[in-house]
Amino acid sequence: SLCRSFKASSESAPVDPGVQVSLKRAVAKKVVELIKPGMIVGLGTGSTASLAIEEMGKLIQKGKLKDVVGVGVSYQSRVLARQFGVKTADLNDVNTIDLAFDGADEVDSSMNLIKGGGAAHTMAKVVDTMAKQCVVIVDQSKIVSELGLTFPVPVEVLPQAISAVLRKLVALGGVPEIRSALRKDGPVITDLGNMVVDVRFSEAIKDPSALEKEINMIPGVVENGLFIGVANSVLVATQDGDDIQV
Ligand code: ABF
Repeated sequence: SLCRSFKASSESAPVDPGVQVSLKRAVAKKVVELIKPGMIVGLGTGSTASLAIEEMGKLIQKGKLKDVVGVGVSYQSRVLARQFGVKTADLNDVNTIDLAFDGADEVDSSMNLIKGGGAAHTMAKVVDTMAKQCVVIVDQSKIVSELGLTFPVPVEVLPQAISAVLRKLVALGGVPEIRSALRKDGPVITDLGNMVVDVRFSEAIKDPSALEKEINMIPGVVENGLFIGVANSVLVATQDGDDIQV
């Protein structure tokens, strides 16, 4: 069911890494049950959404989801879609998205999100806000009482404006850090050719909606990873008995 509220613990519970993979798989299987033949589906990115793309491919191979088309939010999701036999279209080729599924880094009890751990939040926000239904799929480790305590806010920034933007983010009370690539010297560059700055705040984010707008008002910022009022439902896979709480 697509209920706007969901029951979740107030703290993020530690999840055993082995169990976490099965939780991600469970929630991935659950979300693809919502896809109907003929739908245009927004394909999110990250390890959980990737499993959902795989599960979607399995249903298509069985002949179950006729005429379904996927619109990937990232290079990764488009490559996976092709690998698993999901037909894709560019966002500019479609007028609507019927359903979008996507992962998240943090989810609060109002279904507000921090996304962007995968550096794809700009296109994810375009696709997810355009969708008639945006369904977020997470395991219980992503559930938080307040946003911003464990995960920084990712901000996509035009490289030409990076120092100006860093100063403005400091003025907003943040501690910004340019995201760097693990195995290369140098910054992460997004699919759109920009840099990513991860911004920590000393306290939980009290007004995520105001902060989302304030950050986006900084000239040179392309988009930030606060997703306020975007998710229509959140599927949470939990460790303790009921697999999924909606
Ligand atoms: C994307 O992938 C992002 O918004 C988020 O950063 C990340 C979640 O990945 P995972 O499902 O691997 O935890 O959805």
